[in-house]
Amino acid sequence: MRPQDDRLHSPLRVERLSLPDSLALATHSHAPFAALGYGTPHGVAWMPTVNARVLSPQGAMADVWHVGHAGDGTQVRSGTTGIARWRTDGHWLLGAIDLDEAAEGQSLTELAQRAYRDLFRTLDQADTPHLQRIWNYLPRINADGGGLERYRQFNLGRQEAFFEAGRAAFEGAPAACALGIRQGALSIRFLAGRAAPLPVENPRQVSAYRYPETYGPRSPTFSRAALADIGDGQVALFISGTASIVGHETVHHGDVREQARETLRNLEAVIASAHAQTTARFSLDALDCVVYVRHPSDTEAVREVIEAALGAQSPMARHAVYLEADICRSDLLVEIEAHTVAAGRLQAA
Ligand code: 3EB
Repeated sequence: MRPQDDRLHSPLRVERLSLPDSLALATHSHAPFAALGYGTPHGVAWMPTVNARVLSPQGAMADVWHVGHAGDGTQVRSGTTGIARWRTDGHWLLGAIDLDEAAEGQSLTELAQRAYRDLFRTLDQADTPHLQRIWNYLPRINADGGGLERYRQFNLGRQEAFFEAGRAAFEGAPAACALGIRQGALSIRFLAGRAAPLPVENPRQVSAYRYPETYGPRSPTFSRAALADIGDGQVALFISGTASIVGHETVHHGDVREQARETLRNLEAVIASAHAQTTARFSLDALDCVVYVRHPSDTEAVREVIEAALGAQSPMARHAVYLEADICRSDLLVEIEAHTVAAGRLQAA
């Protein structure tokens, strides 16, 4: 392989660890590339956290991202661009934005647009132009924001920023999730790289960027999943927040067990759809997922559905992180997002 190719394929790896195991990776002179923490302490620079309560008995967990090969001298740079904090090795970038609404005195639409503007500036400056995955956390997502639900306000500002930056807001939009937190900052985390991932849709669902206007004046900007070559012959599948939606409609109102089963069918469909674009083979029972539950009292019911479908000893069941969060439609009780890695290569659709 020519050195040029080698540089393009700086490998990316991810592992899900307990808080103590993830913190043990950092020494006084070295921190891992980056991590996304669930229930982890605030103030760990390389591990931005989410302001949502962990409902699973394992407690705080982290997805730790590694870049480069051990001992290859990979240098991680960190910095800020406007309101975005980031870490990059020149091939991959993990960034975080936390915007305190009260302190800013702007509407959520304006804040979302500003956040995404700085996010895109970050990607351009770091030469990692392609978003692989975005995680959005909005305080009081279902609350009214002066005549428009706050999630819909967010969608307005987000889509506007995509247009402004000349980025794909429909086909080719990044994989994402958008959840509600009770309080705290508007929090956005993002993983970007040098190569564009392949977008994946779910044939059981209308593409979210084509939702009818009944769900808000501007559509949500995300693809159902994305496939990325992460080097060393591995392919990552990033699955966006997935819920009990068929077509564009919420199904199984008020029934969290049926919503969880429908969500698993949608995850299965996304995986099948991804298989048309890669030689890698993924399996529902091997996903590393985050399960967002609106009502903490529903946690056991959702866990039972997952364990009945996939086995209590499946990696999916054993690695699942359960978080208390609001889902972007008030009739949705549960949402699951995930990532998974398998050997293979990408194929054009
Ligand atoms: C849905 O399918 C559920 O606005 O970025 C899932 C994933 C959802 C991402 C987003 C919203 C988003 O429409 C909600």
